[in-house]
Amino acid sequence: MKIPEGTLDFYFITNRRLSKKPVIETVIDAIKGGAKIVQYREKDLPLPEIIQQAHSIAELCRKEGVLFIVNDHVDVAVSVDADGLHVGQGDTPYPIARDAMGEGKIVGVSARNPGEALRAAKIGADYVGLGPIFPTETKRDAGWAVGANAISEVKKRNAEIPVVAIGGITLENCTEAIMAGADGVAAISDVVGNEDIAGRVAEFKRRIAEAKASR
Ligand code: TZP
Ligand code: MG
Repeated sequence: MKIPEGTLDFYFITNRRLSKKPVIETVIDAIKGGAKIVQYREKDLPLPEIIQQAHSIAELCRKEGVLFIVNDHVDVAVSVDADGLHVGQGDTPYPIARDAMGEGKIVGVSARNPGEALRAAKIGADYVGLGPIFPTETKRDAGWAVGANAISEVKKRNAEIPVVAIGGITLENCTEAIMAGADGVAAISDVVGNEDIAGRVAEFKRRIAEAKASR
């Protein structure tokens, strides 16, 4: 599915471990701050809990007109009728994910480098999450960063595929990612643990809009 213009500007991703309040409340705050896309990404939780939380957040997002994406779990995405699914390189392979979700849904793919991003674009991914762009503690298996140049590399070779910069993104460096050509950014630790999630998201959106207007 083609993602409406501007939706990816700030891409909110849940993380109960880094949050000071229940995940559903972090989503409510992010939507108040202007997030138009929310990804439910909770590792190491029993499946019944994942299904229950995903169901509640899906309902909330539907009511608010915000796109809802489930990370990793294609079965959960289908059963809560999410707007989309996000898969990593080691998750359900893209063709199987697409088959299960259907053409009318969003399927996003994680890419660790321009090569993976371009391959995902070629086989039909609706967007790629590229990173870690900057060093981050949030993803356990990522002790390295690919740098903002990777974004321009992808955009130079494929201007169409929406690129979401992820990994170590902060208010301070989001402009660099946008100026490198990113369609949007996703930040976890800089947002979910903040006392004022709505204010933080709104400030991300303001800086992203400013950077886009100047490039
Ligand atoms: N994929 C690549 S880096 C990352 C994911 C899920 C973690 C991003 O978290 P943070 O806290 O914004 O660096
Ligand atoms: Mg995954």
